[in-house]
Amino acid sequence: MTVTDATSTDPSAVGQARFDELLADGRKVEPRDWMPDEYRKTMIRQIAQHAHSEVIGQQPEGNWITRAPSLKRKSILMAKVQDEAGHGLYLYSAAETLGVSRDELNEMLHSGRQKYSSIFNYPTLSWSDMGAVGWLVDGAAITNQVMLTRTSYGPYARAMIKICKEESFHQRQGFEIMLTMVNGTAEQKAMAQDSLNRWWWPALAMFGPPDADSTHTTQSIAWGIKLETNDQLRQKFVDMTVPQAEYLGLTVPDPDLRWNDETGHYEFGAIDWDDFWAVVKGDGPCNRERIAHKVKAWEDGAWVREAGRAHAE
Ligand code: FAQ
Repeated sequence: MTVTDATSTDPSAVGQARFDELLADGRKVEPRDWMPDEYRKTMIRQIAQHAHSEVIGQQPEGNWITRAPSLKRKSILMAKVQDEAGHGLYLYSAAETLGVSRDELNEMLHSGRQKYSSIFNYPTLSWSDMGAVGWLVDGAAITNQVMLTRTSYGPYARAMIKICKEESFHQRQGFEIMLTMVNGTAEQKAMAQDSLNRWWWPALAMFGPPDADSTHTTQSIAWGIKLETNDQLRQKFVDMTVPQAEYLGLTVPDPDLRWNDETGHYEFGAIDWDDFWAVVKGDGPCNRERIAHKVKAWEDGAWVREAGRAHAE
């Protein structure tokens, strides 16, 4: 059946046909377009999880604002953390176009019904972690998000364009911190190596479970939500990042890492998926602290929301 089939009286069949046509033509699905319920649910889940990640992701770096080593570093870090808050806002707005309210999204995060990225449950123990987070975490985020600038849901794809530009600045500022550290004292270089050791594997796991264990990839690829799989993006990140580690004179903490001339890719060792799932299920080093801090900020901000409502009335 096609959209032009005048004999059809079933609105969802017409909607489905038009939805299929949009995807086949590589056009965007917009908020007022008919979409399958499962597509809407998947988009809400993914955009919300992404928004929550940006917001919770402020905490590990916010931890170092008061202890940044110079005024310049402090201003850069504050700007970066503010950018992450802004990304959360664009993404919550994109999710709202699907018929869910920001209050509902917050409630689902606070009650554990929606997730945020595993990566933000690890602690930031030293200043060089600010370098490693920018270089590796933002680097992994961009690898995934450049793909998402072409995702099928219009408001999400458009939000990604500005976000990617900012993430690109974040990645470079992180790499520049690492470069400064490795060119400092032996102790500073050792701190940079320690940060790489702790952040490397969680950054690889950020891309999500291996394709064989991924619940949503097949359907999300069919709907044009994902254009590449978790494993493809992970490989892209490894291929891009290993030469950067070499440039820094640092060692990637993976004895199985080697270049394969035939495939033109790096081979890498096994990721600890048990650790990943433990973190996703709430048992990472900082899960409880991150959510408690977020809920407290929400409760402490109640008077601002009330004042806003009173002013609007
Ligand atoms: N953490 O079937 P799949 C950033 C869950 S932004 C926790 O493969 P999907 C910027 C997944 O939800 C970082 N859970 O799932 C920044 C599913 O569970 P469910 C965030 C994870 O959705 C930098 C189950 O596992 N970026 O860093 C994770 O097709 C610095 C099965 O997985 C985005 O959110 C994980 N890492 O693919 C901010 C990008 N991975 O819901 C501050 C948008 C998977 O069925 C500082 N999201 N799960 O119960 C995506 O592209 C996708 O959602 C994936 C996962 C690729 C993350």
